[in-house]
Amino acid sequence: MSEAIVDSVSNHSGSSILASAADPEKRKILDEIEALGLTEKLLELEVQGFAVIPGVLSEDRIERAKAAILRRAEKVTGREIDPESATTEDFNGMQYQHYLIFDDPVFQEILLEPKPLALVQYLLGADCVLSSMGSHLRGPGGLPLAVHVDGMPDGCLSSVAMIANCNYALTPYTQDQGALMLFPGSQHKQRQPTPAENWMAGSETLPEIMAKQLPPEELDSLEWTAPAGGITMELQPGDAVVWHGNSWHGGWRREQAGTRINLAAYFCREFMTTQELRGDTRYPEVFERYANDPRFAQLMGENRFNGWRDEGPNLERVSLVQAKNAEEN
Ligand SMILES: O=C(O)CCC(=O)C(=O)O
Repeated sequence: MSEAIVDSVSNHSGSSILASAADPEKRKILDEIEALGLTEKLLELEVQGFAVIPGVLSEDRIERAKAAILRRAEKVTGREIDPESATTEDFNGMQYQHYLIFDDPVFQEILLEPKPLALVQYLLGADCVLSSMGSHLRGPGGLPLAVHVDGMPDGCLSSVAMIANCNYALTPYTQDQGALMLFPGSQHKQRQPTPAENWMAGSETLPEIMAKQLPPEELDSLEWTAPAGGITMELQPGDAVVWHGNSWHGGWRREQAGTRINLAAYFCREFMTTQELRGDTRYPEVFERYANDPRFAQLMGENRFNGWRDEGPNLERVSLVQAKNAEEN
């Protein structure tokens, strides 16, 4: 190691991960990653475009999150859903359960899980915000989930992440149980997969099958071939996968009775429009609960600069940020 490099490390922290001395925000995030024992995970994220962090959630959080998601789904469908034995009649295919953050305190707790958050902040900066939190709840049958890139049109993708996703397994993930699939290295492609690179039923593409509007029994009996290069995420409840927003991902159709339950926390850079409309004033008690943890208000978009009306831009906030940067430099 050259002297210049040793100096830049020893001047800024005890961390062995390098960062430009001119970027104190990144330095702080890298120190946090090292302190949390995630240096190898950072390497996985950089090389593969995703990283699996085992055992993030406690048993208690897994059970509370699962119960809250099932409560929501039962309210929507009007049917009881047994996650061990639900049939296609009870819950067929994948149905997204949206805007969970205020449904139960457990979702706010999970938002602040330090390990996934450290990798998300590495990708998007410490000022990133929660774009949405929902569950891709998957019963038996239906379609596999098309392989896709999250939320950005092809022309806008670059090596710099604009989006990062954290997917928590709340039930076991295997191929037959409807696991998530990720494509190592796909973050470099900077485009969506074509239909021919996606799931195929014989010689037919996913859009061709969808256009046929087959009755459920016929759809459920189709044989699907997974896209080349995908890795099935074999996960245990409580494990989390964090990925760069460019990374291709999709999901297997569930072949077994019961439901595959995830929690998807989806983040974006602060200047972007979030999927869920932030600034919800109906839950002051939630913001009060986290008054002493500035990460919560930040993630919930309370500090965003854009979005003014008659009151105009908050220049005080700009000065605060500039003062903070000057202090750190
Ligand atoms: O977990 C899954 O099945 C897929 C999740 C997904 O596609 C997403 O979060 O964008």
